Amino acid sequence: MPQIEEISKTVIEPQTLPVSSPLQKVALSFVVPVLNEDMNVRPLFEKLAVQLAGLQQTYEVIFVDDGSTDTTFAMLTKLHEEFPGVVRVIRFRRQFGKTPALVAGFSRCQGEIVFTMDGDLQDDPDEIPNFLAKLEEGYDLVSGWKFPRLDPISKTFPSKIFNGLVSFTTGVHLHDINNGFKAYRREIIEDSHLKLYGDFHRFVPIMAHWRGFRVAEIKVKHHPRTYGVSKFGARRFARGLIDLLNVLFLTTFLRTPLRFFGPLGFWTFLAGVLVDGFVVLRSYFFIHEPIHNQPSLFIGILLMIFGVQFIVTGLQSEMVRHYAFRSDEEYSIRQELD
Ligand SMILES: Nc1nc2c(ncn2[C@@H]2O[C@H](COP(=O)(O)OP(=O)(O)OP(=O)(O)O)[C@@H](O)[C@H]2O)c(=O)[nH]1
Ligand SMILES: [Mg+2]
Repeated sequence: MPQIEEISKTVIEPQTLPVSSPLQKVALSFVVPVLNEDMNVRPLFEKLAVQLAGLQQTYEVIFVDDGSTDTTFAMLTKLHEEFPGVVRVIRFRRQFGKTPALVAGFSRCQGEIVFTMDGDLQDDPDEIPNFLAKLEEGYDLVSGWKFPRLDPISKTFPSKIFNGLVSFTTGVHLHDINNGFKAYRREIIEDSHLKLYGDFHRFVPIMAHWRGFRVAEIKVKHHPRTYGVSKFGARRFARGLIDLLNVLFLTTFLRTPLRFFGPLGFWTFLAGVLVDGFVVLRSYFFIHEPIHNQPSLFIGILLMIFGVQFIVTGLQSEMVRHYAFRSDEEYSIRQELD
């Protein structure tokens, strides 16, 4: 009940933020998703401002407040008033998640280079020049690798497994895929293929790599959390594994689903035929018992049914693919010389 009251409170408040800002073009955009980080947003902005003043580049910081229930939004409003044109704020009506928050920031940011950063003061703005230097080398996406990592083993161990699995299955060898500190060239976030939903924000490097963008990693300092609480938990880890399976499927067989389901169906069906063939031969030649008395018969039948189902699923997926086909999404152009 208190949650419903909370939601209705936010809905009736006037939305004070413009959807698109009449700001001038900037060189660097920082998209910072925040959820209940009221003690962190101001120190983060101040650290960023000091670092960026040294770089002499125009910049904007877009905070995306994901329905925080503390005073985050009030803090952000103050910052916005103090630094108009530099601090921009997007406030969601309720919590929608980190991926939608980043998507909202991406769709509004103006910089040629876009950074994402956590809003919990754990990422160090001192690293910004290193990200820029790596992009200069010709990379399109640079991902931070927290090194040395200062988290407890309860966090680093699952993370190691997850990163190892992602690296092994996708061929994108990053050590710290979940790190929120990343820098992107604008082309990546504008790529029509970058469809971010669920918790897919962490897989952007995989999708970008698959689209032919050049992905690199640099070691970054990080700090323990001083204020606020972590939103990381076991559930996020479990969801990460499911999302990984999804991303693997999308980046490998999305284009040709029957190539995935076809062989799967064929081999399953064949296994069923072999099992039942064995059952028939054994009862006829050796045990002289009716085949319906043998449980293996039903395993064989099930395998055959599954096999057919897989093939039908493959055909249906091909149908979806056929109707969703867009020729301009079949490739990704780096350069054109006319
Ligand atoms: N918009 C939005 N931001 C989120 C959400 N969950 C976490 N964040 C933000 O993402 C950043 C990282 O969140 P943390 O809770 O610190 O997660 P973490 O860094 O993986 O975990 P710790 O190392 O334990 O802090 C912070 O800026 C959070 O405010 C969410 O559901 N929505
Ligand atoms: Mg954190």
